[in-house]
Amino acid sequence: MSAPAPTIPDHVTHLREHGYAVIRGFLSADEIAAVKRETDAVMAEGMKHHASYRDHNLMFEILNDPQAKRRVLLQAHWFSWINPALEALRRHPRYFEIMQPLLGGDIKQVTNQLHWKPPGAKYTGYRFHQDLRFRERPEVYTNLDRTYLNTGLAIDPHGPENGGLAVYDGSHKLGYLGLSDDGPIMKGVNHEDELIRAGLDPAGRVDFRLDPGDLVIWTLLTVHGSLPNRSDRDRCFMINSYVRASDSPERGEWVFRDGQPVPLGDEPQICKYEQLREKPGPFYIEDDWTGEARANA
Ligand SMILES: O=C(O)CCC(=O)C(=O)O
Ligand SMILES: [Fe+2]
Repeated sequence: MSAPAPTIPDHVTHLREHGYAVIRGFLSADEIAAVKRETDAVMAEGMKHHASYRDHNLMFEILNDPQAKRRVLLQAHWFSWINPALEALRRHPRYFEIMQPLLGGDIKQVTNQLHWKPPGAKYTGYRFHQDLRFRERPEVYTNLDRTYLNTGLAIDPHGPENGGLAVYDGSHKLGYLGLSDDGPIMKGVNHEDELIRAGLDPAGRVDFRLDPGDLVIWTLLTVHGSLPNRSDRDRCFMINSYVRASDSPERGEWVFRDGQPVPLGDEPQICKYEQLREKPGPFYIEDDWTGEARANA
């Protein structure tokens, strides 16, 4: 008798077919409550800055929001450099369990981001797009459409009312569509006719409703976005991206090697910030992509 064929995990099948997968209870209630305390600490650290700030891969995006009329923290990048508990989370065994059947045992990480949507703030939406848009040098990767995956971990309760993530089912099969390539991703909205013209079926839109500790996975070609937060609750979401190491020899931090977790080393590697070597920082970034934030400073 031949050995039974290895079973393919459900999230692998779902991701291949639909371009996304949801893993409920990825972290336990106790674990995610502990994570929330740490992300609050990252927010407190970020809010010490008067403007967007970079130190190597660590970056805080600060905006003087014209509607909230206060300084808000929208994103933190590579906060693992300043938070040991969250540095351990990026290489938590659950991430390996989920990623290994998709990427194998040698995995690097390119993004490590927190996205908040402060209630009352104007600029908290993300127009529909494909994350391929954000890879400035796609030529340094191979198989970007298949072996580079984004994960989003719900830290707060997450749904359409507080600007939860939405995807278009099956959109990863349509190639690169150039959506929202005309300007900042958090400014403006997509009009439905634009999405229909790009070949997206409005009935294929999936709005996620997630509990803290649930995880979503999507590909670099999956069309996704999120509306501004219209509720009175924040929406903290942690985005970690994982890539098969052999497809990314020049970008990213090791996270699993031979199946073993790898802590951050002494020197940061180039991830998304291409000027890491020439302009490591620290420095403030005073640009105003909204065109109306400075007036409120
Ligand atoms: O935080 C979100 O809702 C989505 C963010 C996103 O898609 C991105 O930054 O590429
Ligand atoms: Fe995105």
